[in-house]
Amino acid sequence: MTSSVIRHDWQAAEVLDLYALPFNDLLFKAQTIHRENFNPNEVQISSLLSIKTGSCSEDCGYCPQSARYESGLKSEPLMPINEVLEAAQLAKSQGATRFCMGAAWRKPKDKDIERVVEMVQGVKALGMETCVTLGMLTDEQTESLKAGGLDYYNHNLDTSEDYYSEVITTRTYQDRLDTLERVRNSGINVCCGGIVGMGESDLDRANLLIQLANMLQHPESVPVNMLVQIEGTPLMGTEQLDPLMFVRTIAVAKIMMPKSRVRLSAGRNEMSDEMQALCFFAGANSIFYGDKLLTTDNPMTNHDLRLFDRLGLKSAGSSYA
Ligand code: SAM
Ligand code: DTB
Ligand code: SF4
Repeated sequence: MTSSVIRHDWQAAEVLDLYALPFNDLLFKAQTIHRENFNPNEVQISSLLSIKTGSCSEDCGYCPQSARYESGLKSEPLMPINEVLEAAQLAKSQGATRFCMGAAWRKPKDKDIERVVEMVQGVKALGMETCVTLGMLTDEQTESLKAGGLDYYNHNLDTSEDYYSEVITTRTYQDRLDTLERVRNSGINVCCGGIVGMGESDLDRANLLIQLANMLQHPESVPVNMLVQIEGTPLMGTEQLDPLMFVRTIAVAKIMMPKSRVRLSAGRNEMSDEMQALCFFAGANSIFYGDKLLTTDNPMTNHDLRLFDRLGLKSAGSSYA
């Protein structure tokens, strides 16, 4: 009997009960479900590139790229395509199978989409999967990205609907849900997750996962980010989340979305190898790989390769290989 039933009717009380399980019971349950759906020793490897950096009009309280905060970040316009393809080639040579391009936009202009489509086509031609995260999209822009061959669109809910206004005021939760629906309806794979460690409650973390798992179709990729605290942003100085609560969040996400790839995302540079190993055991099977996330540091590639070796983990490979 499989325990990996795909459900879309999760309620807060039962999710809080999962969170409250003894740690060993929770991880055993998550690992059991994980094994029913994936090779437990394979991890999908994505690399990130910031193709347009800083000067963003939004006020996301965690983000160094908002024009409203003094984070000391140097702004950069949209990168030339040849530089993007060089970065993708390097990521591929280092072992990444998916290349994710992020832009510090509230929403792209139509002419930006034309240039991003060229980047997507160039990266695909290298034999990599493609993902972009550009902010809110219109129907037409979503269709252009789909027609251009984009594999994944990343758009995070970030936190629960209740906690959201503590973090972001310049766009609504519903705006995010609308973009996610456009992406889903277009046939592009959905990459959607959030950030923990922003001062949210246990119930907020449960409600974020409920929003994701109760979508008509679960996101194919679910990035779980630990807040990277950045000097100058409003969330700098937030009380640190218990690392074991982060591991529990990975486990509960896996139990609720058994067939999704749960990505151990931002914050790995501040995590011990042992904590990351627990996250992989809890069902995380994707990472961001490469020395940089968008603007902040990620573990060095050599360190990650050594960690994979110590844990007997292998790259999940690419469907385009
Ligand atoms: N501007 C677009 C948007 O916000 O939709 C795309 C890029 S934005 C940087 C992508 C995601 O990165 C955010 O939704 C957030 O989840 C994550 N992120 C940004 N800053 C972060 C931080 N300091 N710590 C953890 N995650 C962060
Ligand atoms: C996601 O969920 N995390 C990534 C990716 N999607 C775009 C971004 C993390 C950003 C961390 C802060 C920075 O490097 O600027
Ligand atoms: Fe802008 Fe995205 Fe950063 Fe928000 S998360 S400030 S939208 S770059």
